[in-house]
Amino acid sequence: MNHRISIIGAPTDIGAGVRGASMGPEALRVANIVPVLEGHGLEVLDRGNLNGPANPWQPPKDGYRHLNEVVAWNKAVHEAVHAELALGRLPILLGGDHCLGLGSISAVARHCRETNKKLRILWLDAHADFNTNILTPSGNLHGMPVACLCGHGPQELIEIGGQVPAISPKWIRQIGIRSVDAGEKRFVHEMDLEVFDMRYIDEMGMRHAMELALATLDINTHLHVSFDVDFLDPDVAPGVGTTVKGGPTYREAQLCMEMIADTGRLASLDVMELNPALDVRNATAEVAVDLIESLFGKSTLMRK
Ligand SMILES: [Mn+2]
Repeated sequence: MNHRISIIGAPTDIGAGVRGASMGPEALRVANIVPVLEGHGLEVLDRGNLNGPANPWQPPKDGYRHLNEVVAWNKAVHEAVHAELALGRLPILLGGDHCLGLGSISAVARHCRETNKKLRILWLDAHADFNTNILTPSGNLHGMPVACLCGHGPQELIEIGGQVPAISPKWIRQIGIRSVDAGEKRFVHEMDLEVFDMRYIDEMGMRHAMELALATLDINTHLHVSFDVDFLDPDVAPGVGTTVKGGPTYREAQLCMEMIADTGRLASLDVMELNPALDVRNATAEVAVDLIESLFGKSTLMRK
């Protein structure tokens, strides 16, 4: 794995339905994300925070809330993430709400085209984030980034990476899903996304889900993890805007992260939707940093 890490903060809640994810980057820094990673021998540069438009808190227009502002933020994220990859570094995007996964992953996809790499995306989330303006009940763009990446969304968003669609649905594995709108579910099936939902994890276990999600990676694969903190069960991670009961436990999430680390292929990461306004003494930020530490190689293994 690349040992040169760049932290990029994107302090906005422009695509969310609840305010507060704009404070996520600072809460993760307060929870010591930089020294924790440095403790594993990684070279960490904190690039500070990106700038973008304020949240005007308006109702949706044509099924989209704050579309112009979401475009501006995603362009800033796209350029920042792409610049770090071009420097040969491993970007960690600190959100911010999950609409920014579009800017981040479109940058990763562009980098993979430029360097002839294959791309695998693990989308750790309670939600499929596969809505469109027709299907969405809310107009919040943080429910749409995966659909946008696959070419279904407003033109000014889907074209940010310079190629439409930015990715193929075949490159994504969704894990932890347990809340999908009815129309969104039909669309996920239509696009043939590979989803390891909570029913699958209950029946087969996190280990089996991750073995399949990580299958067929090779030395030429760029592995991107988009970690929505609402992936976790709200018992361990209350500090998110859209909690859904019945998520992975602390141990299941640790296993997920450790198995990703074992591949040695992790090359970029998003940590999204942490909402300090809803957190309890920064506990969710601390759990997130704990899991990120495992993602970068902290292991509980005792076997030789
Ligand atoms: Mn999400």
